[in-house]
Amino acid sequence: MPTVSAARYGKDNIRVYKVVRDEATKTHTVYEMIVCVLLEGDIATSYTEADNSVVVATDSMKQTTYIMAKQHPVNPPELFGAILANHFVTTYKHIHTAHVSIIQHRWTRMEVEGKPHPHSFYRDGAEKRLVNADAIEGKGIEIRSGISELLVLKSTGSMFHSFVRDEYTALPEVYDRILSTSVDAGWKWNIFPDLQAVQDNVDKFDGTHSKAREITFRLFALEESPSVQNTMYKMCEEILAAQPLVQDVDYSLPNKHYFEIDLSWHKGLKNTGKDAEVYAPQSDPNGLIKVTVSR
Ligand code: AZA
Repeated sequence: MPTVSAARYGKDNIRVYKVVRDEATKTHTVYEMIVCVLLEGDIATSYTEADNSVVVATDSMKQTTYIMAKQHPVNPPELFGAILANHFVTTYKHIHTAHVSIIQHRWTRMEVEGKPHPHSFYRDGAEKRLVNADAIEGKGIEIRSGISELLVLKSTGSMFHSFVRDEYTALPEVYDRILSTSVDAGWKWNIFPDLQAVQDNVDKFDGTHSKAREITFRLFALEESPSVQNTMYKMCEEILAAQPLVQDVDYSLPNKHYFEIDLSWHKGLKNTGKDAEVYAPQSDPNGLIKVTVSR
């Protein structure tokens, strides 16, 4: 007899924009995010017996997201995710886990005539702030915060040598190379026993996000990187040291290759080694280096 061994359902790609108006200073702050809500619980009969009495409609999840966004702060996204996830497990007896993920886009305030503009913003790159908040009945609220699609490049200060050399190896040893990657990083918090515990730590989320970004930039720029592996490990170590409530840090870094172009066939033009100036950026294949470092 087949059984439903795992099931979750919900609404994905719920797009939400919120403006916060400071009447005193006539300054607006705007937030835009994409929310996904997935619920788990005693819902197997909805699959096996067409029993919709256990189904909270996915449209209701979308409406709930809008209502919660109206009634609560949407920033930090860790808090909003926890509020939303907690709502579903506390409102519906048969729902035991709610998974909320949030992708927050960047709307950075414009500087106009040397001053921050009160209500004009620009999309400051493809970088996103991520949050996964899972409310688990009887356990608490698990939160992973993160950064994605933060594209970085350094034009020197990176090496890769002394790797395995055998009959399959074509890659030369390099002592000075371009290093470019799109940073995907996350940090998992110690489980919060309840929503109150998340609220009690609300001041830590924005600061840890900024710190993780600062550490990523600083080590990327300042390290004489011997490999992606070693540089990302050092980033993890520093984030763990910076925030005691974080238990694991993970990075996933594609190695975006820039190939030298030999132009010596054209009138002996020198464009390799120390003479390399014009490179061919590669879109694929790319290296992909991942790590999780735990306390
Ligand atoms: N790590 C690097 O930093 N660069 C590389 C690798 C690797 O594992 N493989 N090729 N190039």
